[in-house]
Amino acid sequence: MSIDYQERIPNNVNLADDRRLQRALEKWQPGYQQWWAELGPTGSASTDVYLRTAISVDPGGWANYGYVRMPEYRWGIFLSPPEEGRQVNFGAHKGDPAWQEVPGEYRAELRRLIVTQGDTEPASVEQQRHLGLTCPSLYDLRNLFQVNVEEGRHLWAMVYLLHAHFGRDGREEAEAMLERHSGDPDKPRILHAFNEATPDWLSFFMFTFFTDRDGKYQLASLAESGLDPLSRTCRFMLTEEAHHMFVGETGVQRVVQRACELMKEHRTDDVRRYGAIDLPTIQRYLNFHFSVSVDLFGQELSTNAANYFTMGLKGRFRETRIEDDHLLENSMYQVPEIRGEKVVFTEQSALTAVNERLRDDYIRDCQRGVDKWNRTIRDAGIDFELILPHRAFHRNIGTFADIKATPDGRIVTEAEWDHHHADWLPTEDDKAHVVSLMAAVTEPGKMASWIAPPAKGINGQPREFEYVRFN
Ligand code: BYC
Repeated sequence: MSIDYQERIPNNVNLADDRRLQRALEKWQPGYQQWWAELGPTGSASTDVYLRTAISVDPGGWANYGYVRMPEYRWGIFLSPPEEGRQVNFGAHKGDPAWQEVPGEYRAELRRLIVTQGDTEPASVEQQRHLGLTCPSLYDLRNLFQVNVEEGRHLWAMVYLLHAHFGRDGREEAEAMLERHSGDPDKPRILHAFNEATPDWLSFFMFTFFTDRDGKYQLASLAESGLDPLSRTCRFMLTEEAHHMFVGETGVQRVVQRACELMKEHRTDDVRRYGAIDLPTIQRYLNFHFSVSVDLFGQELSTNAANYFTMGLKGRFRETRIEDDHLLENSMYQVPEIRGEKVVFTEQSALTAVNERLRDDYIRDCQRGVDKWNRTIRDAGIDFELILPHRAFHRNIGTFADIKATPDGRIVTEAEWDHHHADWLPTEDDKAHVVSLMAAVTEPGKMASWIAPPAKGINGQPREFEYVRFN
């Protein structure tokens, strides 16, 4: 499954054999490049960046590292190898051979899922576009650019499906991906979290930890799809996604570590005056990013989600490893609801609860990362614990959208919320402090004051390696 880089659009789908599709994608390509030049990473046009590029989709051997002039990055179309004899593994078509073409009766639903997924990818590039100007180190700048080019490629992955399988309306949807923009009041991105600003690097690390992790769980559910090309493209996207979450997890960990070092050194909790970010501020950023990311799983009970499942379009996380009938017609699942001032869990149809089940899988995974950050704090001998807020906290979608809840899940009045929310969400003062620390550090091996160095470099290179060259 090696990738053909001789083509204008690198690919492993024999694009040259389908001239119509190739021409259609080549027509979309300049619009994409223009979008990248206008709304992609600021100041990256004349940089050479030590990036990994996919050279094959075979496990283990796909990444090639080397300097790439950013605008010359070769975005392409890469699908994981087909699995012989693959079937639809859940829902009403369970046991049928996986579809190589879109079933006519599910066209609208599939298009909607692919468009929603695709829309998030350029959105995140837009959100992160100014961060390069304030990178805490060359190592971090390189990671930002790596994330950005891969999100760009993930847009290509969805655009390929739209062009290859949805004819004219697919092409129109592909155009529209470049017309909606993050935070645009007239043409915003589809999902709320992708219209939020990412104005500083703490937000970036939180985003890549929490929001990219939603990407992991959504892609994993789509990788279960009965539509084989969708499954195969999501499987390859997941291999790239892992690095994005690594950037987030280690990024936050390094900010926490730096705060702890300064707390110990100066015997104070107030590390702001030593140019770092204090732990309570980190907690408030965590609360914000977790809550907007749990919204991305949709409503607790969703007929959309039930339909996607029954139709065989979007499964559960690791569907084939779950031991049940994969039909869910008679199964139940625990779902939260509001009872008076409390949140209680009641049994509901597992079919309508698939969004909630995915959210549960996600929350468990987030907790694992938070535990690691707490280990850093404990190892420093500091008495403080970062806590993942309750799922009812600060929600905009679903059961909890109309109430106010504390981070520990107590439902409170508007008045109590107004009185306390500055303790729970980043304040203007927090944001101003974090933004005040953002200044570019571009000397190889040097780090900004508010972040510890990484444990190791990229691809075995030393930390002081020149990960980005400015021309
Ligand atoms: N914001 O029945 P429900 C990633 C809408 S991230 C705005 O629960 P459903 C990445 C919903 O559309 C992964 N609207 O919906 C990360 C529906 O609208 P209608 C992205 C929302 O369909 C970082 C209504 O509310 N991929 O890859 O079951 C960097 C009722 O809701 C939101 C996907 O999302 C929201 N948060 O679930 C780069 C996968 N939530 O029908 C990339 C594809 C719900 O009333 N998408 N609504 O008009 C899906 O599977 C589903 O669309 C959702 C929503 C899970 C998002």
